[in-house]
Amino acid sequence: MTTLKSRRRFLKTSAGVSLLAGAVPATRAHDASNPLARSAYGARSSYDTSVRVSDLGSNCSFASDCNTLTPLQDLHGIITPPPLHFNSAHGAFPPDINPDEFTLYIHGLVDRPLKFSLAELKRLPFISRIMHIECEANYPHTHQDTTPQHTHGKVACSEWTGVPISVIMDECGAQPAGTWTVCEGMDRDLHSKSIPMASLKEGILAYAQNGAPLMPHQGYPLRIVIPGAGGFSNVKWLHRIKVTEEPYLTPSERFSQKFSVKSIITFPSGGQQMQGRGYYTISGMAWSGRGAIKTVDVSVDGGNTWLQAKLEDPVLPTAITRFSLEWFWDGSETVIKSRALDDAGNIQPTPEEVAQKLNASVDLVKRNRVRSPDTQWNMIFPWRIKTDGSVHNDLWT
Ligand SMILES: Nc1nc2c(c(=O)[nH]1)N[C@H]1C(S)=C(S)[C@@H](COP(=O)(O)O)O[C@H]1N2
Ligand SMILES: [Mo]
Repeated sequence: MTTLKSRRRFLKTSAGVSLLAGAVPATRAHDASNPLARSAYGARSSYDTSVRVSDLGSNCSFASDCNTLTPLQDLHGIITPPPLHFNSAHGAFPPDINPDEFTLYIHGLVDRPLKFSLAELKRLPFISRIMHIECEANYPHTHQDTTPQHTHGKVACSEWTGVPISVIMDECGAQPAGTWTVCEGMDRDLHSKSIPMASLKEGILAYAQNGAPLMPHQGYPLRIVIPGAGGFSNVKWLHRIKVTEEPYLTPSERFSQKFSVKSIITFPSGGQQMQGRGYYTISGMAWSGRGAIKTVDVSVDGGNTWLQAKLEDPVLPTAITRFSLEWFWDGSETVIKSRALDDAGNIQPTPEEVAQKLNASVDLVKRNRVRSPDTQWNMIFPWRIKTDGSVHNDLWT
């Protein structure tokens, strides 16, 4: 029997009836007070203190478990460690979901409504793909946004592993009239999002992040990840996909399209201190929801001249790309900035270009108070280095 035939038979006979119903969950020997826990799971050096912080713009605190930001200035390479991955949950705590009791339902305009336990999903074909997730609201809000974490920290990049959504849709026989879907999470407000079927089918039903099960804040045990889509579409704690003829206007609904190209210098960056005149390697991150990064230019003289940065491998579509540029800082006050171009031809605009396009004031577009519906905030971002070596957000000076 071909594997495809036997997969079909597995889905016919078992999807809908949890194979593991009644199975005894493995006992967990995790006890944080046990000093051995540190080596059993792994904890970082006590000198490494980088953490997520809460989003000043969203005006909430960890007490309400609000949005948190990735400390971009502390990262290397392209992968975000899961404990530092920003999170957006609209004020709710992550639901505490027992994977043995978890069920995903696919229904609506399908020939065969299916339900899956997590164990059943893990028997299906899987892919692993490195992709970034970026929130629609990833832009500086106030003058207090001094570091890359505050100005650009609603982006992160992981290797996601899970079932291609196209496989699931083939198995349940999604009907041609089903050009839309409604995808719903199990959090407090049942976050749901209408996603066009064509876009959803590019995505993954991810159960793993950087080789391990998803973290609770990232949607444990199951979430959607769609390459390049606005963050909002990547529904976490996913438990239901309904195939529909048209979008539903759910309370948390917004429409968005693939994000354009963006970059940020993370070293040296706001809040850091230069160690005097001399040699430095400038480092930063670039990404695009519409393709792979083609080039990144860096200016060390406020935008008068641009030098081509080195792109570090791997350079992947819809993933963070690391760039660098060797530089001799002569100790004088200057402004550094980066400008990325993707392989679809998109380039980061200056604030002045955005203002001209929208016929609005430069100040308002810098603050994202005026924008066009087809673009997200992705303008070239400047850091000012003063003669005392301090580094500052220069967007509003
Ligand atoms: N169920 C659920 N999924 C959700 C959200 C949510 O509040 N609930 N927030 C969305 C938003 S706005 C973003 S930007 C991404 C962020 O993914 P992360 O929290 O893993 O970084 O999750 C999306 N998925
Ligand atoms: Mo978001």
